[in-house]
Amino acid sequence: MKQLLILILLTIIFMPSFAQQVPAFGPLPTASQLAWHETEYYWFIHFGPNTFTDKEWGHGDEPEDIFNPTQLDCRQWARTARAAGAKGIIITAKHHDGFCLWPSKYSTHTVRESKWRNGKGDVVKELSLACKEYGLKFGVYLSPWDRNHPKYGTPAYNQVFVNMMTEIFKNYGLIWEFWWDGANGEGPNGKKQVYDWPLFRETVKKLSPNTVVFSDIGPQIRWVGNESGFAGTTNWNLLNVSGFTAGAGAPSTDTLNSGNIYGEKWIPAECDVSIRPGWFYHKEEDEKVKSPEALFNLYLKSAGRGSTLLLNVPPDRRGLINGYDSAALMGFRKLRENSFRQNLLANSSVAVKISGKGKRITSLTDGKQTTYEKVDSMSIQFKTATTINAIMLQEPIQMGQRIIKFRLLLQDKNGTTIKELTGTTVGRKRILSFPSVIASKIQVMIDDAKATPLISEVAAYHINEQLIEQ
Ligand code: FUL
Repeated sequence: MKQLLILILLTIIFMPSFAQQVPAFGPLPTASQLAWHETEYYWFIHFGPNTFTDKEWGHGDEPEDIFNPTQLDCRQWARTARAAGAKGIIITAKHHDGFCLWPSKYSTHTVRESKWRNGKGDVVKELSLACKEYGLKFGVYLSPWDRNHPKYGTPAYNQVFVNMMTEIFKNYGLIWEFWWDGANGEGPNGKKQVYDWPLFRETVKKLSPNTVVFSDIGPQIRWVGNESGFAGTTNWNLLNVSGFTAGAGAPSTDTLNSGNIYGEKWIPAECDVSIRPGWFYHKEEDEKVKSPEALFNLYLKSAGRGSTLLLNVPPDRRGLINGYDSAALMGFRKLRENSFRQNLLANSSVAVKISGKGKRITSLTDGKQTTYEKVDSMSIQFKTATTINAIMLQEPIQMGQRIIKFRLLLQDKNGTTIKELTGTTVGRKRILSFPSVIASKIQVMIDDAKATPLISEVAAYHINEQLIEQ
């Protein structure tokens, strides 16, 4: 009898949270994809013979000795990335010129054949260790297009590529993200390779099931459809891949940019962009490094649209991150910190409405995304009228991406709407910025969703007026 009473009591106590439960609405991200979303901003490093020849696409016939950085220090790269607030580094272990930054057994065009460290160096090893030391995730870009390899353009090359991938996955610790460039030009015999994508995919799955693999169409991460660093203002983490391949057979760049609302798989977009005009370091571009403000604008257009920012920072001929780049990167970090230091709604009580019923909560403004709420609309009252010019919303994407359309009404103390903003998808994070408004109340209306709309966090900020999205 006593046990029964305790059971009834417990049921009553936990009833509200039971009532909270919502079934997930697929397609859903895997645990590795969810962790990937959280990395938000990380680096690309383009480095190789092109750094020394001032090319962007080497021909593959460059003498190995051309690769000879005088002060290469991957710890300096990792230290700078860490100080810049980036969470990982992906290196071009082999670009289209075929030169391998590790001493691959399957090529004769590698660091081993170069003068650098008397042929005893291994950039991939050095960077993997540096990333470990500095707590960064480590990723590898491997171009299937190879303008040097004698077997490229013949069926045998697919196995060469598999062997190279196997070396990478077996000898360099955990590869967090693996990057396949879709480019498919001619090789030394004048032929294009027919890539065996299914074999490549199987290889990674077998060797490293938790690695997230990027290509135009995934399997885990898709290209965003441009190299300028912006995702669509509508950005679904879903994509239809049936009938498509990476490279020329990929969906249109528009589709890659915004995803498919009813896409069959969870394949989120990654925004790759260089801090310089080129992907490789060229001295004459030193003055053209993007400013902290330009980088911040890219952050709003990538991470602020539910994507991630993969920012390329190419080391110079010494083998070091150049001072021009690190100055801009530290400025960019400061702008992010200053802008998002204080959620002006922190711990405000939020009146949430779902299916006509309302309640007041503080869990959506506490800076933690551990909880989420069903939301048809919500209303947040400031204690005093507050100047704001940016609002951030987050969906708990582990439950599936749901919101199709939303509206933000910024109101004065009389409840008159002084500004109305509209948006489409929310996803992992959506930041809307706009010319400053003094608001007393924010109303968030979810106008359309694929399933019960869920919100995990809401924030308002007052950022430097120069930084609102251009
Ligand atoms: C492209 C390549 O052709 C560029 O050189 C660069 O590596 C970029 C990230 O991907 O497809």
